[in-house]
Amino acid sequence: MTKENPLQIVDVSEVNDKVANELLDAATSQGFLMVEGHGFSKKEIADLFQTSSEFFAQEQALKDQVPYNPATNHGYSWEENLDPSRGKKADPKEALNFANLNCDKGTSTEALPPFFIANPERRELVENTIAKLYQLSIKLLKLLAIGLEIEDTNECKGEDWFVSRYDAEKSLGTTFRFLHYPSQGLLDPDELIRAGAHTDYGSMTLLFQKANEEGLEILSPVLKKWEPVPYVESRSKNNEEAPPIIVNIADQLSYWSGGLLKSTVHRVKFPLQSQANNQDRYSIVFFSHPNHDALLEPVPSAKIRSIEGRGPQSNAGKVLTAKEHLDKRLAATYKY
Ligand SMILES: O=C(O)CCC(=O)C(=O)O
Ligand SMILES: [Fe+2]
Repeated sequence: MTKENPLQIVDVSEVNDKVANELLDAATSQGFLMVEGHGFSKKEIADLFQTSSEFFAQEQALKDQVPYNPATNHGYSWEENLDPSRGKKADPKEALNFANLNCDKGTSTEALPPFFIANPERRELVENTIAKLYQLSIKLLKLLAIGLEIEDTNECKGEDWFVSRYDAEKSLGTTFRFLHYPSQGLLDPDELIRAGAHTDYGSMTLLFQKANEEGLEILSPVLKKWEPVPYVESRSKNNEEAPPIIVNIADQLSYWSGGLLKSTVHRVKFPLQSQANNQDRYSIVFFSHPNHDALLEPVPSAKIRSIEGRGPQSNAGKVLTAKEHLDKRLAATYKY
């Protein structure tokens, strides 16, 4: 690894105060970090990327069999515009979303493309991945609650505050997504953005990327400039674990923490190298959302109270629910 990595790498195989504080430190500074000790093997992730590239390699009519539905945020799309301020043009990418999930089982109540229905192995791979990523996000939410020293209430223990807003059997905004940014060859600089600048809408996002397919950049809250997020190899001792997973704190954790946790702006660019090599980018993303009815109010914590008044909702008046926030953001993103 020669490329500089601006993100902390935190080993989350154990839940304790030290890990909680490391996580909190990264979440309150860059708002992006990497986690290892996540429990995904190299083979699982290689199989997922293989499945993703096979799906997107199909002819268009097959991909369009389950088209994106804005009412459910589920299905195949190629028309997303993550930064509407740049104009009406969609980002040069395609995506397959799995939404309306039962996160314990990893299943979706929506129709899946025949590509998955006809092949139980592919389907199980996706379902197992969703269930594991969900459990990982729950673990990270618990660690953040410990780091924030959230107080016990009548309703729940402090460390369960975020997790108590998640009910895997209830309707959630949680979405699993395969992304493909086709190579565009040499383009004028205006066309170099593959995904416009945005923050994510859920509580946190987990992301896998591949070697030599970089392009993700964060607008660093620390350095106040765009910083590339490099591909980082696994450091696991037995060499079996997949590379670190990128964790992105998103809007709802920022609301819950009065802005202490950073929902960092990010985008995807074509690095010059990948243009020269005609390189596509594939990424796999899990957007973790609480229950639709969860109120995005600041959590009971002395660490939050000390900064209250400076949070993103401080002047907004009404506290939004998770669903109200999600609908607002999705409406601005898709041009339907
Ligand atoms: O592909 C990536 O690395 C980023 C995707 C992303 O930011 C998103 O879909 O919200
Ligand atoms: Fe994003």
